[in-house]
Amino acid sequence: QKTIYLKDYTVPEFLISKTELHFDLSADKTLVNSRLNIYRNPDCKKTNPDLVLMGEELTLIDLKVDGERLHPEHYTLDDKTLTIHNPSARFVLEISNHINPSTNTALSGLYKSNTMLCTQCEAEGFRRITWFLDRPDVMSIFSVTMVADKDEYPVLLSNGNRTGSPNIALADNKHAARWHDPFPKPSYLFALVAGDLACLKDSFTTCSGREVALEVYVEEHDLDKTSHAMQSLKNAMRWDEQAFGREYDLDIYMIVAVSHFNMGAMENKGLNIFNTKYVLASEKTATDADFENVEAVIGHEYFHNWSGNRVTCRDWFQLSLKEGFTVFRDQQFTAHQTSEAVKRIKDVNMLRTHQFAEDAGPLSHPIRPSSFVEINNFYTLTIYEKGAEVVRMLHTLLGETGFRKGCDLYFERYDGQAVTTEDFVTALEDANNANFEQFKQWYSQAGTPTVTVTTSYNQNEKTYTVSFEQHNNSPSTQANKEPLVIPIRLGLLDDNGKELNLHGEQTSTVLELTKAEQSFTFTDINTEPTPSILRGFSAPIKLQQTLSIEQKIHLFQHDKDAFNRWEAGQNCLSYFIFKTFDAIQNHHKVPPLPDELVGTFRAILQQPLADLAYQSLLLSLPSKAYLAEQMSTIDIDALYQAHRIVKQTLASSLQDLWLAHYHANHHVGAGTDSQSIAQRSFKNLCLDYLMALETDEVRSMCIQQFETARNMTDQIAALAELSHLDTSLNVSYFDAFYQQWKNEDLVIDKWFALQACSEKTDALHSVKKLTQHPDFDMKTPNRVRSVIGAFATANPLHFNAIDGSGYEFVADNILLLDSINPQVAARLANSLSHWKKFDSTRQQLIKAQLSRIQAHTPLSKDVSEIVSRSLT
Ligand code: HT7
Ligand code: ZN
Repeated sequence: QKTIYLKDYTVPEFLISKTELHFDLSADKTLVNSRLNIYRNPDCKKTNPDLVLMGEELTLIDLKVDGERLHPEHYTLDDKTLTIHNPSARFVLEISNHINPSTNTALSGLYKSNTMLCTQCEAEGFRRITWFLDRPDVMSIFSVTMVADKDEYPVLLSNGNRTGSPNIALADNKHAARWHDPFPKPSYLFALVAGDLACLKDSFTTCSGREVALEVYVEEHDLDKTSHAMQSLKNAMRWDEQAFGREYDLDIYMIVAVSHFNMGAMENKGLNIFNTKYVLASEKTATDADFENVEAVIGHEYFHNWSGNRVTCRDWFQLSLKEGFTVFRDQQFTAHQTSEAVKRIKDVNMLRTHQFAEDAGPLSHPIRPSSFVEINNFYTLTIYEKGAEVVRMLHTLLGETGFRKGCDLYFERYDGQAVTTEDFVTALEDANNANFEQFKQWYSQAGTPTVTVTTSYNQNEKTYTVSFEQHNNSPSTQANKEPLVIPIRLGLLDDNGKELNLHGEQTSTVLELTKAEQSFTFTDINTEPTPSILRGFSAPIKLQQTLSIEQKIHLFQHDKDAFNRWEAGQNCLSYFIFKTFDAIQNHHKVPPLPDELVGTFRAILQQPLADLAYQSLLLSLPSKAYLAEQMSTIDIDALYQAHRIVKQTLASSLQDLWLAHYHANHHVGAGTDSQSIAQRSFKNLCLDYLMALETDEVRSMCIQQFETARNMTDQIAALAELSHLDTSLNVSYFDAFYQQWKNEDLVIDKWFALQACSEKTDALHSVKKLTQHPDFDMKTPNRVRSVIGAFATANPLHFNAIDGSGYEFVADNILLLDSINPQVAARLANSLSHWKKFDSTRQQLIKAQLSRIQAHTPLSKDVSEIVSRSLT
């Protein structure tokens, strides 16, 4: 295993000004001819006389330099590189090679998905198409000619704009298409697609009046599920013009949906390739969450056109430069399209549940890592989600206008270049005359800082002092953690819930923590207030604060900051779930929920809020996964019991209200407007509480919802409730669902996932059976994720079974998958990394599986890296 270090970065020795590619496409044997204009990089100080190109799984046919066939003594070939000995300072290299898309189950490079051919080149897939300087700081102008059978591949797409006449007819029933991308790009943004595809067409007029053709390509039977994707794209294009001043630059923007895809989507210049899951949506087959995800991912890939493509990364250590920034941009977009409060809560929930867990375990790394073995293992929640939080803090520190000025300068200064996170921060500094030297530590420090707050009120002087202490005790390697810059948004509430003025008119302020210990004093405070700290979750930290339960309830009732109001409710609920948990573990009497908390729930249920989706979140329990993240040793069984007891208490105390709201918001018909979506989420929350009562009436109501649903949100919500019932009754509902949806892959993924997440006692047995189902396929990542992935990450009860059967099952499948698709296998292996959070019996069981995987030969470097880091 070779470790690559950021400190070893050097500029490329050669550059490629022009790349002409010619493909003769066929599923079993594709011929690739490339013609590269190569020259020595004048900025490179190294004097290696040779050119070393990267290439893997390629069959060389021919090699020419400046039109002359190269003799074998002038080059060296191994399984990873092609070295041209002592070339001149400027020359044309022509390479011919073969590749086999149909055996490419790793889905990196050119591969076959159903009947189409498509590419995935990020991070290092281009080298599986032809030899190249496959690194992001080598940017080249690409022209592509594609030749293929007219009937099998009527649609031929690549990056940029079409050139010449539309597909030219050739001999042998073939045809050709030509594409030219005028923007220099690294090879990871190259793409091509060939297939028999249906297309939804539309157009967009940019802010400067240019007409852009918009095309969404799918398999024929999915054409009726593309209109939401198209609308999402138009929304994203308009929003990026308005919010960031970014205009689209080519004549055409294409999206292609493919069934076999390792991740969510890919931002290839002008030709985005998407997992079908993030394109296809109809009310019947997709949930409201799916609709929202489609818009978010379409936005995300579109926003990369500037944050990633026009300005790209110098090297893969800079991945968060494009990913963290683009996630921040897509979060702002979704907040604008939906509800700011709801979007923030959902994002923070995800960050704190999953990214905090990653950052507390053996796979913890900074948002700019300093080393890696396999870059595909670094497309992590830390790079994406924590990366976005770091950008958000810069936004908070500079304010909306200052941040925008900084982004404008960044795009202008670095357009067409491959740059670093340092360059990004410098642009923000320069545009605002700011100094972010200390702030930059967020890029190099791993771990989640903890900030402890204490407050004191001085009655005589009418002052209120808030004191902070920051600690960063992450398990990662750096010993001396320096204090970070932590923006803390804060407000103060009086006894009536009114916001106090802090500085003149303002009721909310941002305190800038820069030291390990720091205090801030507010004057003219007439009575001791209740502090509302870390409003909007202004920094990705763990806040430790000793508020009384009365203060928490006060904030839950009155906080004007939507995030902190929700947070206060979650804190109250977590407190009682943990108290119940302790009582269960110690065999004590379970403590009651205080009347005041139940009363606050009642008041929220009775009070119609304008934002119904937010109201649903206010009334939701913290997830078991989030609670587990906060425990030093997880006792899954006690946690499940405690969660259930608190849910049942709220369900029975407020039964009439849940029922009334269920009926008031349950409309069998559907609508995709925000009010209908919010009503469904509220109604399904009511159903979830009511199901905790375990009564026949509620079960009948749930079955009726399942049977009469005319939208996937309601159908799947009801089936999810039924999936946990320990009776054979629910088999018939799963059978009915399968019969109804057996031709819709994405719906069948949901069918698999619900069974894989079931709490039923025989869940593992059922999951094992599912892997033998005729529709299960190890070569389809979505299927693998919906069965093995769902079991390993969303069924903690059975995954952590005390006999080790869950761990063994997942390890078996990691090994099976590794020889097919190492990237996806490595992602599954992440689930075994959290062993330190469990009791010693489970720790031994998990470590035994990790060691078994580690000892297996052959083993991909993807899985090997995750497993060996997990064992440290
Ligand atoms: N930038 C894209 C990353 C990606 C990817 C990375 C490794 C292997 C396969 C992949 N597919 C897509 C996605 C994005 O963040 O926009
Ligand atoms: Zn991205």
